Amino acid sequence: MTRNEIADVLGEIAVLLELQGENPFKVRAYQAGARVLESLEESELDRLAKAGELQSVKGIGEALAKKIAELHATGRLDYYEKLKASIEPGLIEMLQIPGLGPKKIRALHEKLGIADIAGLTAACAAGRVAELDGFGDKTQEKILAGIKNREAYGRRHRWWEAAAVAEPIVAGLRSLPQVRRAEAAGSLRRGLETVGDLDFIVASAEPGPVVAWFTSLAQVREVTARGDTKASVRFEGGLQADLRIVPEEQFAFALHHFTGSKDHNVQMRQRALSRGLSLSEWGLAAAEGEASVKEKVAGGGLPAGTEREIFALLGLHFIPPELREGLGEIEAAERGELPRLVELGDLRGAFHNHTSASDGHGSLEEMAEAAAALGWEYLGIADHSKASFQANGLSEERLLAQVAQIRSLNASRRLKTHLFAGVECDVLADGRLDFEDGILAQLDYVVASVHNALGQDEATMTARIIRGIENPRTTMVGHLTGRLLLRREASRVDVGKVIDAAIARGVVIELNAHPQRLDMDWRHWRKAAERGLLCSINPDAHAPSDLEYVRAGINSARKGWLTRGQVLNTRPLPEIKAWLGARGSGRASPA
Ligand code: DGT
Ligand code: CA
Ligand code: CA
Ligand code: ZN
Repeated sequence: MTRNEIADVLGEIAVLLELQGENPFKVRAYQAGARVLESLEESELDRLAKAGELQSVKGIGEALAKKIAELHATGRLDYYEKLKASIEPGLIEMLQIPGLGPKKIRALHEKLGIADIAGLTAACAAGRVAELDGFGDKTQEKILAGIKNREAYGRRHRWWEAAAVAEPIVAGLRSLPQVRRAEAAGSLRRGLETVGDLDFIVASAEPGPVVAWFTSLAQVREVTARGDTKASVRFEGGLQADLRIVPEEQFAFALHHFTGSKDHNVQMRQRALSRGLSLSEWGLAAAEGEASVKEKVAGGGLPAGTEREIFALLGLHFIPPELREGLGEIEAAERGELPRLVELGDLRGAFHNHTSASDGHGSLEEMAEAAAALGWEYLGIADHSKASFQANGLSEERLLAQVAQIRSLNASRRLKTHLFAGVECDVLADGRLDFEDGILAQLDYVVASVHNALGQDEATMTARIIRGIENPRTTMVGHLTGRLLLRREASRVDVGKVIDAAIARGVVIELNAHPQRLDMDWRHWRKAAERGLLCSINPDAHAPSDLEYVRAGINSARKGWLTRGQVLNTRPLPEIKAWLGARGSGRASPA
């Protein structure tokens, strides 16, 4: 462990001791120890620890010296772990509330019996906290606000919502006269399904007005840090954002660094080192000598105006941000074997879409028009089946009436988009489909989805979905695990076995592009598609404007290394008709 990490542990020990009501001298000894450590050189700490001479430092007694040595050598401390385990976790959690220190928490615990945040919330609501000595109305209000903020600020945010905040800010930054270039970096640029915070990188020779503009945005609730060339803010709704402003010649390096991921960066830096170079957010320079990278870059590093040039300087093809997860992209870029990733403009339609016949908001015509506006050639309609009564699932009669309507709309040639007649058919708890074969045979395709009994054990759920796949009428599997990002965990299912079954039967697995789903997860796609699994990127639209969700699906598809050829709905209409037709007639022998 480093000096600062050890100091943090000592500081935490002091807090925990205080929470326990330990004697103040002991508490102070740990606080002082932490401060002493912070003023020690890292190399000095190394030397003293190895020589067993920590005690010679003023302010470090025998007991403390032993603990520091243990942390330095092993990264762990038995005493600390036991201390932490001896305290109720609810009390430790209360430390995260701004304005609540160990002394106050101890008072709340002793006088009101409060042992966790839920209890504290209730006591504040009942006005009991305000009545305590040393608290009062103001403190009680502050605590309640702190609890609310902690919930809002502690969590991650779905990509879609984060992008909606970020995009106008990037546009606003670019419109400032002082700004030469501006990009959103971080997990947002990598297209990750959830985003911790936003990271904006700006090239400007005059950072002052840029910082001022950023920190005074209408949606800013709090400016948490402000410097000459950077700022951090917290928006309404809890999303946080970092802004960094660099000279133009550093822009590509900063953009690359703050796009990450951390794993990708570490591997890139290692690659640079192995070529005698050192790569950082400031630039790329010769690695020899003791001077810091920053100084070397200032003294004339290797220039790069774009990320493409940075990669080229390291002997690599350009790596798209979505692939920068440290999962083999650098090796592939070295060999020139990066896939040509599927793009938004490659899509020609989508298959999983609802109308107001079930739980959507939009007629067939409205959905078709929205698809035409995106330049799509076709749109698959897949409303819910009867078992999904909560979603106004269609009975046999209503489904067949919709099929007839679709056929006559297509025949009328009034629409620019061809409509395919499908269904999102429930896979019942035992793996049977919700409609008889005679009904399904009248459709163009079937999306088979699980909507109930989501809590089945893994073996049951896996067998259920595989039985759904083995039904010759099944064209594709909808939202495989049923997860709702930041809301509901994925069902327990053996994804590998389901993929095997789908490949064996020539069944497609959907990449549900709904921003709350993005299911099947991108982490499975690369291997699955290499083995022959076909993907369909479907918006699961419940309104015309929802078709745009495919943007989020494209992010995940690209993170899964998917190419156009591996995505069914990039194929033109005649090919899709032929493909569905062949499946329809050849179902008995899928191989
Ligand atoms: P997030 O915000 O949690 O969704 O994920 P990121 O990837 O946006 O992470 P963030 O905002 O903490 O930092 C942005 C990028 O900056 C990150 O992807 C890589 C780079 N970075 C941040 N901290 C470190 C670090 O300690 N080491 C390295 N190598 N890179 C870092
Ligand atoms: Ca971030
Ligand atoms: Ca950040
Ligand atoms: Zn569904």
